[in-house]
Amino acid sequence: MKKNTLITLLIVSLILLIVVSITLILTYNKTNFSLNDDNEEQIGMFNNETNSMMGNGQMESNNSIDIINNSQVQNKLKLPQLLESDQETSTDVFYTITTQSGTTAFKDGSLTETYGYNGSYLGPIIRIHKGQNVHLTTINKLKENTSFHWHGLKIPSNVDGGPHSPIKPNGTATVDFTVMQEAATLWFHPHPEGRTGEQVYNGLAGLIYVEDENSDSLDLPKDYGMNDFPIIVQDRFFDEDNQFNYQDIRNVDGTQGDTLLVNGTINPYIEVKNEQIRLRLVNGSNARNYQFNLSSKEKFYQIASDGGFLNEPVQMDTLQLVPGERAEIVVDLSDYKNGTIVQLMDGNAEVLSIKVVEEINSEVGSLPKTLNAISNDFDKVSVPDKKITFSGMGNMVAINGKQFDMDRMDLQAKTGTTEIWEINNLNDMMGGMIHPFHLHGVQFKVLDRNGKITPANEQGWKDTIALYPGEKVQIEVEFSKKGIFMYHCHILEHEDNGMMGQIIVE
Ligand SMILES: [Cu+2]
Repeated sequence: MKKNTLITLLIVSLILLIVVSITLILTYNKTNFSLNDDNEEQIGMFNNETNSMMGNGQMESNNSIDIINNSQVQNKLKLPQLLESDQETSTDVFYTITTQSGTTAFKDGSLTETYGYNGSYLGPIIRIHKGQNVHLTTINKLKENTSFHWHGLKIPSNVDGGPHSPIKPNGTATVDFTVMQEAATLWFHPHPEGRTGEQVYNGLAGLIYVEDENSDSLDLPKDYGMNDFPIIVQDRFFDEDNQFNYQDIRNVDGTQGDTLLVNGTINPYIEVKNEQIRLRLVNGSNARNYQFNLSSKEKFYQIASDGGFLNEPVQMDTLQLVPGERAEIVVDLSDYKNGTIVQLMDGNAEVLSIKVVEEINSEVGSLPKTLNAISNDFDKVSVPDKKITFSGMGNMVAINGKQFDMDRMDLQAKTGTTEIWEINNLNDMMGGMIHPFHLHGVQFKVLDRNGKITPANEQGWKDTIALYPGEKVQIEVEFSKKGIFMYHCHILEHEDNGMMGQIIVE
């Protein structure tokens, strides 16, 4: 063969190869991954249509499956029961919770096999008061180990319910602690080593309402189920027989579903008066990020972050919550006529239908201007005492290059000492993803995001924050109790894959 022909052939082959590669990459990026494909190449498949807002206006999202709403029927929002105490004195309260399996009717057809606390799916609301001594007994009726983690509560590590505190099948555990923190909407869920994702997905989660003098006296909506609603948002995938089948659909980068559930209700609605209503939003999903907004495009007010009230209400039009994060918002319906419907949305997907069914004549007052008195030192920047780096994806996730090992202490701290931590989300070759950083046993302050001032709605107490790809966040941490506390990614599959470390506090 002549030299020229050979070169031409080579060039043509090369061009063909490039064209085929580009086509493949484009197709790959446009296709949502198959649900049964537990292949690590799913990683990095971000749906470009589902956007989220970063503090600096950059759009990011981990969401890989679109929410579809194919339900014609609207269902009244299920409300978790307020847990009744076994016994209560002026200083102490005693509760019992049973972790159990059962079946739940989410939709027509077969019942779904699920887990729940004192029921078949999710759990009751534990109401506790600042200063109160709480005694909780948990009974494990599951056929596997579980644990009972108090997400957001400032408690000693021996009652925190992390992977160090498994409860065996038919086992019982009692914890005693004093509520040391201000009013907040917290939550509880299991945290057994390597099994958190599946147990939460199957239904184990519930809310904790901490109340104090401030929350008692503030003029805010507080009639449970009337103008004050728990809103636990989760996504699930139902197979043709209405089952969850977690192991079949488990995604190493976070299991998502195509159906939204609020408090275990598909396509939910609430009926309210034309007044201010308070929604206590909890992202109880394994991996999905939400961008909450109102269908009316009107603004709402965020009044609380993870660990309590913000200093003042913050007007918002979109609120992002990553897995584990909470926020309380107030929606003002006072201008609405009887019969008006407004939807709480996640991007373009409907989350909750809010129906005004009664007009009241009394004047709806404005929100209190001052809600809290958190020292306003969010602009303080300092040399970090600790550096924590999140990296990798799928089974390769790591913190400071290591995966979780219960026999290794990763960090040390002293009680009563304020520290600045710098948390990095290493931007890797595949573009990285948002990792929700969660720290046990404390509420911290976000001082700085990538050198920019913390957004107003994050200038409050936090225990879970979004770390965007390539981002550096400075937080201020102070432990008040000794023991071993976990810090980890709250994409539950990342946590189960070892994206977790532990700090010993002395
Ligand atoms: Cu992660």
